[in-house]
Amino acid sequence: MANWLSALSRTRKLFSDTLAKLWKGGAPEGITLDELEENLLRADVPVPLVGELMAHLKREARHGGAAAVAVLRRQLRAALGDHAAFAWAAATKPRAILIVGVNGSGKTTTCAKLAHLARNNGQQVLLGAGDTFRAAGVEQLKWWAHHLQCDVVAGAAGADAAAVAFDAVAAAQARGTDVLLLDTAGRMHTRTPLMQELQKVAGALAKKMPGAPHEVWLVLDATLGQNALSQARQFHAAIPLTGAIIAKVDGSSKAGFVFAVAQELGVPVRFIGLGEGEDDLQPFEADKFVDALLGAEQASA
Ligand SMILES: Nc1nc2c(ncn2[C@@H]2O[C@H](COP(=O)(O)OP(=O)(O)OP(=O)(O)O)[C@@H](O)[C@H]2O)c(=O)[nH]1
Ligand SMILES: [Mg+2]
Repeated sequence: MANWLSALSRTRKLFSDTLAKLWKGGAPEGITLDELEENLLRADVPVPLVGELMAHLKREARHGGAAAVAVLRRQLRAALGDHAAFAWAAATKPRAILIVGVNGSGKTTTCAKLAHLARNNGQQVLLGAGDTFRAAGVEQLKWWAHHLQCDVVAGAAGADAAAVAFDAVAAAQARGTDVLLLDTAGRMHTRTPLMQELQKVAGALAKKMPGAPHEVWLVLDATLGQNALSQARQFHAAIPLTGAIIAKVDGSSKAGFVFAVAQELGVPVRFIGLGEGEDDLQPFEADKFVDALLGAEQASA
């Protein structure tokens, strides 16, 4: 199982030298703060936030390097806001969760990881193979279902995704399942017909079960950094999102974009993907994220 510290190492590495200097030194010189500013920008922390951080740090610099790092930590934590843990247990049964995103963002793997996590939280889970675009998409989810020993509902490749969604929620109702996780095909946020198809899928769920989908979670690829943000806005406009999931944080040196997601998208960051295995998805925790970004030594300040 991957941990936060190792998963965030690529991003942390960008500014760890500068932080080490701050940590050890007295009042930081302007040049060290300039270096830190550049590092934060390279880590894809959004520009306005970096501006705010630097203004604070310059004011606090006379208190010494360690104090500056403590300020940085506090400010970064505050910038993430509150992300209450998702409560798996709920009165609604089944809860239909729609997983959406662009091609290759990590949706299918995330569905499998979520199934694993939900079951560890005492939920009975059904997977729905709503990616009917490609036979390989269905096969990939079936592979995971077999690996996890989890039930899966799948149509034939090329089937209508909305029909599969309808069947999946019907099966979840009939079986008394707690959670239905519906995978969908990757789609470009700029392609209107594909976004309309997503609305059709959501409509099919609602037709069978009023109120469904109960959650719509967008999977974002952390290696894209802030480039993923325009995708997020367009998905949100086409189908109201209830949360974001940040996948592939372990492969990214741009994890600072999570601050942009938290501040600009207006939906909670629910989970974070720290690796490829089924137990490499964890509920997003702002404290852990900032600690892993700044490193253990700084975290104890
Ligand atoms: N390192 C790492 N790899 C991940 C993570 N999540 C997904 N991946 C990998 O990213 C690749 C794409 O993942 P998929 O789950 O197939 O992505 P998808 O969004 O379903 O792709 P399409 O269905 O083609 O749109 C796979 O090789 C996954 O193993 C993660 O958190 N960390
Ligand atoms: Mg997929």
